Amino acid sequence: MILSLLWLSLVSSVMGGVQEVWWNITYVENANPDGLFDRRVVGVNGTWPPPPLDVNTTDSLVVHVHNSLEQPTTLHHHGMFFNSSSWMDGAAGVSEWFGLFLPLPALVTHRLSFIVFSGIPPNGDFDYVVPINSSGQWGTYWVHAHASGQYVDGLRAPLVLHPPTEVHSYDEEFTVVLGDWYHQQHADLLQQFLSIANPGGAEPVPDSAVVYFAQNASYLGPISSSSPSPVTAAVGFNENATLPFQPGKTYRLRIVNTSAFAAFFFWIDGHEMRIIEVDGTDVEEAPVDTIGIAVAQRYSILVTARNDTSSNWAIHANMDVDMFDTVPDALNPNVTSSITYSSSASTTNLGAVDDYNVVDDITLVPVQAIAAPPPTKTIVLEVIFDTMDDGTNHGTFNSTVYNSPEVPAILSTLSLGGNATFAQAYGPQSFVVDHMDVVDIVVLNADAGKHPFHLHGHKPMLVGKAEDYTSDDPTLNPPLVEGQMADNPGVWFFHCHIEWHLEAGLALQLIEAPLVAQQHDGVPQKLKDNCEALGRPISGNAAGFASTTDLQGLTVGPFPQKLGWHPRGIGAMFGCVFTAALGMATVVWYTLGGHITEEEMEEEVKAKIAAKEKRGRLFGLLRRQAGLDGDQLRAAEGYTEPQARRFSEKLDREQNSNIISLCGQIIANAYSR
Ligand SMILES: [Cu+2]
Repeated sequence: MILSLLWLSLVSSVMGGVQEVWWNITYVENANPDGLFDRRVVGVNGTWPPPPLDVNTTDSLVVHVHNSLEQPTTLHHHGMFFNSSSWMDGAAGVSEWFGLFLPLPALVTHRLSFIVFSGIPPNGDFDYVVPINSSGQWGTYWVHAHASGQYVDGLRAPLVLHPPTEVHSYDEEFTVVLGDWYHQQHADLLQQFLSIANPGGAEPVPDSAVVYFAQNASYLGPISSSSPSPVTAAVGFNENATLPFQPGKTYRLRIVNTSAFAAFFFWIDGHEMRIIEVDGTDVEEAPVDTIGIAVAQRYSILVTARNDTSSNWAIHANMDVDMFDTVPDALNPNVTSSITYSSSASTTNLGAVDDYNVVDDITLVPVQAIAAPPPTKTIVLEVIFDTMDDGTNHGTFNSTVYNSPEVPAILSTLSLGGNATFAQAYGPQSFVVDHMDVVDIVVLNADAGKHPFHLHGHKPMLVGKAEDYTSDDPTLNPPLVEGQMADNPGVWFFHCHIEWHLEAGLALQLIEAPLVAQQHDGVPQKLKDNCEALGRPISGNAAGFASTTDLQGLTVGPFPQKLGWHPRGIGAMFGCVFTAALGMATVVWYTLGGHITEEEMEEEVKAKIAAKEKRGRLFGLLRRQAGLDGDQLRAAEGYTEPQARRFSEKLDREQNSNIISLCGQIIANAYSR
């Protein structure tokens, strides 16, 4: 069976308007795209990176998936509508199930309930039908795992949809894949991230970045003079990758940011760029110095080749280090590859730029302009990150953490009958909208970080953007609306695409036109079988009951800390006072001559240093935060006063919670001795 699958996987056939590919999802050992570290990745058919997909819009795409991993998996074709078939969308927990617990290290107190496993069980199969020929979409997309952070471990590939005629003309095209790159496994990083040792919620910082190129459903190989690592030697990465250019030609570069966390700044020395597509929407040509591209975004640019072939030119992809808590000495956040005119010419690298002059995406003009319809419903979401009552840091909309339901929400929709219109039946962070509602999703970012939000199943209109939503100044805070037609019955995820933030709970599910969705029930039996194979209920409310209110057993929380005196707080205070009294008693004991010998003291100091190094992350965090205040940040980052104030307040809160947590840890340590 495995053999025949492997054989089948070598071919992708095109027949009768259906492009089929066979993806056996496998671990690949010793992949080393950055040339710095061998690691296990998640690949396809025994290779990494997973194959790039190119599909004509006259075809539909069927991806036959076999899961050879030890954990459930899903595929999400990012940006595709899946009109009235949201079960094909691959968002675990929304259209498929996820919800196991990971083994926890001692410092983690929260059950990692959101993170987890979904969809296709180990050794299971599922056919993803992507109805490209009926979705009316074209342009640049990508496919990635939407379960257990598997895309961070490598399960990600570009997907290009070619219409019969393009709006803009060019001679040739390439796809440019950007990604941040971690050397540790995603599961290990996640345990460190959602831990009481990380109450400030510092995200894992990537170890490096990768850039590589594709054309006609194949990746470009490395330049001939390179000596790439054997497992990933078929593909050129970073300085081993190059785009062959010819004078007189104009190229379309489709840039996809497949990162877990980092936004990129992208530019090419010696060449001008014009934006022509953003996230599947053709736009009027707009010249730009630097492409600023957040996680999951896509841009197409036109680049006209030089007439002079005496030099090759550097391509720059710099990660946005402002997003990182620290920039480790070992990290090179700025990677380069090149454009080659002549293999004998040297490469001109103009180096760093003073300022990233990016285009404001709201100024880009779609080729097919659609008037924004008046809204019929408004959902206001405030983005808040905070240390929760279990000591871990989580991302929330309006202070509520998203957890995946026991029953995939689309199966609740299809099985609850008339009760399917009650939002509470789907668990917290579920919003029901009516068919053809025009929904304003107003996102207020109360967090100091940047957040690239993604709505499944739709192409939102970006209809407003404010520098500072707390300001009375209309230039900083113009009227804000984001209109979205509810024309796609089903269940759709809305979440931050920074994988760490999604896993910290910054998500919600939109239950769209549930009664209309019931008329289009086409859930494949295989999806239900897969859920059942994972031991999950396939009908009823979020907890599996035929009720709108009984949600017993559903995972919720953690919750914001409640200020005031609670039994645990009183216990902690008693512990602190007891520890302090013990410390003072020790001082008295010393003065009375109860001291230890010099050798004993040396041993004790050594042990303390070792223990402190072990907790280095926590101490580092405290030091970092103690060293920054709002004014310094404001000066350094050019923030407005209210932004700086919020940032400063956030740091204060985090510092307080760090100290509380440190105190708690000292008490816990004291108890455990
Ligand atoms: Cu985010």
